[in-house]
This record gives sequence, structure tokens and C-alpha cells, in this order.
Amino acid sequence: MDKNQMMTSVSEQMPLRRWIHTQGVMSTSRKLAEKYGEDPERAELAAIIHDVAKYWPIEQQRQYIIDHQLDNELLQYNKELWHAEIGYHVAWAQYGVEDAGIRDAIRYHTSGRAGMSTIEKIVWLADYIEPNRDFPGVEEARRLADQSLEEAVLFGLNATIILLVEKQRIIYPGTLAARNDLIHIMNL
Ligand code: DGI
Ligand code: FE
Ligand code: FE
Repeated sequence: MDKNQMMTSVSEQMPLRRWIHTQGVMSTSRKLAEKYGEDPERAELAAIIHDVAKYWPIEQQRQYIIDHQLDNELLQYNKELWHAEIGYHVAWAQYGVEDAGIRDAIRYHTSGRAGMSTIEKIVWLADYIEPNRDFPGVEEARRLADQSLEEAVLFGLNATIILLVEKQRIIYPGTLAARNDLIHIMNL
């Protein structure tokens, strides 16, 4: 399937505001890729698909993970994590994306993980700072994104973890592992 067909198919599965967000993630992913030595086309393709399943009914999301033998441990954690795992499978099953790096960027775009690749960090960060995002701290995250990919992702992971703690919510261990790993590799 070509890029335009994918964009049409993805946009039909979400409300307009989410498609506008996706377009923001696409352009930001391209820019970050140019800055940090990744292929802008690969980063953009991951961005197009990253939220494809975000608005699927939640029971359909659960069933998709079970039916396709995806990581069902995620079902024990917050529902916001599920659409990323589904997007990883849909990218291949429905859109024919074979590039494992692109598919992993979709897979880990919400949770993050230890040992994130450059394209994984780019899509994670683009999702966090794209121009339509507006929350306390987004300006600081954008400023850090100009300086260091790792520092900016770490800032976003920290803020996400703090928010989850404040709301008395469960934290997926992979998110903590992503944060710990960045601190290790940055020698903080
Ligand atoms: O799909 P988007 O809204 O564009 O963004 P996303 O896929 O990064 O989802 C982010 C939301 O997921 C964010 O508001 C926090 C929530 N969330 C719930 N549990 C977890 C989590 N995020 C992480 N990183 N880890 C969790 O365990
Ligand atoms: Fe998402
Ligand atoms: Fe998103």
C-alpha cells in the first residue's frame, strides 16, 4: 500500500482532531529525523500509523491483542498502552510494512522501552511535542528536543511517570525501564 492510501485508511479510523495530531507527529518526526541522522521517510511512516488503533472500541483492542497473540501482559496495564501494540501488528498485517525498526517505533511509541533505537526515540518525542500539543512543560520539552534527543525523551518520560503517580495509576514496568536506561546511558 502506498503512503497516500495509508494516510486515507488511518484518517478514516479516527476523529479529525486525532488526524491533525497525527499530521503534527509526521512533520515533527521528519524534522527530528533530519536533525538526529535518521531517515525522514521511515520516521514519517511510523508517525502515520502510530495511533491507527487509538479510537478502536476498547473491547476490540483487547480482542485484537488476544487473537493475534500479541503481548497480552499489556492487558494487565493501562488501556492507553494497547493501541501501540495493535499499531505494530496492523502496520504489517494491513499496510504491509516489513521494516522492523518502523514497526518497533509504533510499538513503543507510548510505553517506551529500555534500549530505544533512534527512530523509536524520535517518534516517542514527536508524539509528545508535536505543534498541536498544549500542556505544562511542552515548551521545555521542545527546547530540550533542540539540544538532545535523550534529554528530551527523559524529560517526557519523567513527566509522564510523575503524572501517573499523582493520579494514583499503575505504571507499566517498560516505561520505568526506558527511563532508567536513559539515565544509565546518559551517565547522569
Ligand atoms: O496516543 P497519544 O495520546 O497520542 O499518546 P500516547 O500513545 O503516548 O499515550 C500517552 C498516554 O498514555 C499518556 O497520557 C499517559 C498514558 N499512559 C497510561 N499508562 C502509561 C502511559 N504512558 C506510559 N508511558 N506508561 C504507562 O504505563
Ligand atoms: Fe498513541
Ligand atoms: Fe499520538
